Amino acid sequence: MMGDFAQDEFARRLVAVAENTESLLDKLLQPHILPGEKTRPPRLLEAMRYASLGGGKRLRPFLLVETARLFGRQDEGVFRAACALEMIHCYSLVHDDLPAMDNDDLRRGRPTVHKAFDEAVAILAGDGLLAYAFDIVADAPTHENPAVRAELTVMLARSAGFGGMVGGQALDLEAEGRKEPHSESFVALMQSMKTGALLHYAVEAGAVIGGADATQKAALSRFGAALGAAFQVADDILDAEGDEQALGKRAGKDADRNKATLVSILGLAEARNKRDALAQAAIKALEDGGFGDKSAVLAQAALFTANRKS
Ligand code: GRG
Repeated sequence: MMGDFAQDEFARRLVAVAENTESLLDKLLQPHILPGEKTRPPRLLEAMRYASLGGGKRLRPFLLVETARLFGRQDEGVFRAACALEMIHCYSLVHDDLPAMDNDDLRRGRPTVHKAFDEAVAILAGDGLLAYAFDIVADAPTHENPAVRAELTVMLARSAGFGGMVGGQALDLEAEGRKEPHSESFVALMQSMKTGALLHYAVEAGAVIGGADATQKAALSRFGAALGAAFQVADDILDAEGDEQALGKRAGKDADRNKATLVSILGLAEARNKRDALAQAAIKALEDGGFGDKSAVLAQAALFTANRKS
């Protein structure tokens, strides 16, 4: 019974955060300019809106907002930080889909940005979202304390940058060309950067906004790291399972391309065990943080992340 209630509450909160994120993203991505800007070119703005509105699970905003809510913070500033993070995520998807990277035609059920517009506009739309994200997180309405805004900004730069997401993407691309098998520790490191870093940031940013103490921060950091790892193992499993159905064979397209994934190293069954253990480790970290029932929605988020179908 309790489990059902927590699940329903999670589903309700996920929709609510997604709706608020969507409406604030819409408000932020308008033609009117900010002091210091000259004009927002309409086609570029249109591509940035296309890249970020009308799709996605909004899992990163959800984690940020729900972590801040543990500490009673639910103001628009929290959603600004969430939107900034989602903009970075959307930019990474736009650039990842480009012909020079994954060369994908479809994203979130629609043509990718370089297909709907063109490659140059897709590159610039990603760049525009990246820069705007830092504007939003560092600007006054995000938090009343400038030291908190500075901390959020530095953390975001390090999560998104060459020691985080961008670096993880670089390691992943380098690994694709290699013939020798990848080690589990390499894959774990690469994944913790490529996809883990932004999910981890979501939770850590919520803790900073909420004014968590050192024990709470440490527990939430462990929660975010475990959830981020579970997310990527789940992604590898979805790819392999999808391919199994499509190709009728055990290995997925990741394995065929010698992609560095945990499924290729551990096999599907062991990868599933790993994913479930990571979700449980995330839940245990929340328990250690001593948040009680207040963290039930975040615990559900860990289960959702591990068991998601898309
Ligand atoms: C190109 C700078 C640069 C970075 C790319 C995150 C990333 C690094 C690439 C995305 C490619 C990809 C599909 C990775 C697998 C994990 C992932 C980030 C999936 C998409 O995230 P979801 O499931 O997507 O949260 P939605 O659409 O729900 O937001």
